[in-house]
Amino acid sequence: MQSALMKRIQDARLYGIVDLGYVTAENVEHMTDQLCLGGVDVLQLRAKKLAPQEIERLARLMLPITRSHGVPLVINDHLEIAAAIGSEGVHVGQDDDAVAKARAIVGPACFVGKSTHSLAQAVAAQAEGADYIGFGPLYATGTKPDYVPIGLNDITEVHRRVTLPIFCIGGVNAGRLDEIIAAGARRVVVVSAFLLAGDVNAEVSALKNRLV
Ligand code: 3NM
Repeated sequence: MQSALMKRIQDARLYGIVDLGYVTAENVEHMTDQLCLGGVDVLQLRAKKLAPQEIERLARLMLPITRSHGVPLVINDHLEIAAAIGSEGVHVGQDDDAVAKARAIVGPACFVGKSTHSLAQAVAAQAEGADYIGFGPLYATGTKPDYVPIGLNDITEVHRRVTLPIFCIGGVNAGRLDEIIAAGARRVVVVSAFLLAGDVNAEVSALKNRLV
């Protein structure tokens, strides 16, 4: 991966996701702007139920907004879309394509992140060559309802064993942030707590100020 891009993901503390389970297609641009204004360092487009063409359309709407804020855009799951639009990142899950395959498709100007749900998966993702990992879900969450929460106990250990940027995810919100940081987290992903906030920009910036 290019070093400037590497630095952007390494410096990132707060990762937001525009999840089409919470945001209507009509509201994607406004939400993208609000999240960027609030101060997310990375933003992902996640749309589990939309057709690829529609996801690509939405990604193309987001890209000029994220770029104007200097925020890397990450496409969830869809390697071809990431490659076609030239997004800064792509994210794969445990059941998706391997990191090497993702990298072959998206090229060196795009970082590759991977979801991990245990210490063993986190170590394996590093060995596989991921550029960053998600680690969770820490708590039960309606955004990924079929996953068993892993709790906070392994956060310190995962930071010992994995040198990649580690983004703790799953049920993260303002009320839980102190205990998550106390458990050893340095970077977090927040989805529903931002997307459902009355004032998204304010919610993001308040949380961001507690992370740095
Ligand atoms: N991935 P919220 S948890 C998209 O553990 C996602 O890999 C997870 O949403 C994982 O902030 C999760 O609303 C959902 O809980 C995060």
